[in-house]
Amino acid sequence: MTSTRREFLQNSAFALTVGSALPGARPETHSSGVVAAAPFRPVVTPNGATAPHRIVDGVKVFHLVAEEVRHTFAPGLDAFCWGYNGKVHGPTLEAVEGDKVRIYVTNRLETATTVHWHGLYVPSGMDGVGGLSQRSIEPGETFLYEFTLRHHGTFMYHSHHDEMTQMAMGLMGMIVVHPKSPSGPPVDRDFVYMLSEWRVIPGTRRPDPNEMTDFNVLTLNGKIFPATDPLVVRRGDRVRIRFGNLSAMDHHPIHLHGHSFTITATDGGDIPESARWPETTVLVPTGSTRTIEFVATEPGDWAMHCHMTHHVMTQMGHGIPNIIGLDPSLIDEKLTNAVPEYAAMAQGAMNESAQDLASETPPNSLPMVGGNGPYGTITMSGMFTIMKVRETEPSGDGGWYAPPAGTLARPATEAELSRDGIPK
Ligand SMILES: [Cu+2]
Repeated sequence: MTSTRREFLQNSAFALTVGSALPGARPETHSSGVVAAAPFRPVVTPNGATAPHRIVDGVKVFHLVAEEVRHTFAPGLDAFCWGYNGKVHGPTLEAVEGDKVRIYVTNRLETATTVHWHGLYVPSGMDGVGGLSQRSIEPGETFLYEFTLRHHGTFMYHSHHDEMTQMAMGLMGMIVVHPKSPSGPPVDRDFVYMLSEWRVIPGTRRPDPNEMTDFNVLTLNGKIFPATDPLVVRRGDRVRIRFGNLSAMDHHPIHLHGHSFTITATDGGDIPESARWPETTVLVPTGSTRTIEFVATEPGDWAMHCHMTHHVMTQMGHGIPNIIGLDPSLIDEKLTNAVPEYAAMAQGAMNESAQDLASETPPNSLPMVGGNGPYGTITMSGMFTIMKVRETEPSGDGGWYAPPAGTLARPATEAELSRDGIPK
């Protein structure tokens, strides 16, 4: 973080204030001093932020600073990544269809960079492909991108110079353009996620951009469970979730428990209502965005996660032998001598407490799975979070759901087993 940027961001015209007639809406501060309610419900980027802006002569002005960021994936695992404005990933850029925007990009990296506006209609010279649409932004330079947002939707921005390295280091963020004339039912909650993947070798603090297949840190907005913020909503809320995926090599089928939803848009535009169908999992291909909508009808604590099972683990040891079905007590010593990682995958290890698991890992690394839940360890990490649906306006993180009597799975009683003819 540089003093120049800090001054820029602390400029009073950039300060965000909250509160207006529209619940959840954010007023815009114009250079004239006039404060008007935003004509849209602002998005929430869990674990992330919305980029501040100022309005100069009717133009929305943003400033992105590409720089190294010491980023914490979850307590116990951090790395020197690259981000924007001190964040991994960069803040969400939010505007309205028809807005004219000026986006300044300052390069505080030690290497050249550019920014590409993925999915937006822009003049060719504003498209940000280093060498093709512009010369790259050298360290210390500030470039200006300027265009009009011609259509609404969910888009992304990312480096388009030495992409393999710069995106593996984290240089990306989301763009939300609200429609000028909204159609369809308004939503009560509007969440934004960037899906990405990293290779961080246990004990190191630099993501490895050379990795092609074995990514071991799979993130929702740069975080892994249990550091992923829950989505806290009220029962009956209409919820929109926008996913962007800029993983190097993987798509992510994101599954939501307890509800079904409709995929309403991609980064190519809105999907006509006649072409939508119900889903419980949305496949978000790399280089794409997918937007889903549903009404949160079911109270409870509902998992939302990538359904690729290795994407809900962290820093997994893939090279270890399959010991499922073996009695480890017979071979503990031999196996541990031969395969030091064995203890981490031993049958039964999944049931250890999150604290026990954490105590067994090398410095700056995390156990493959494990967050504390109301009934024990949640054997998940990586791309996993929780949607908490509550009857009344939730406060804070919503706590844990208290299931009504008779609605919690439990050991079967003798009487029940015999009543239904189930052998023990
Ligand atoms: Cu995945």
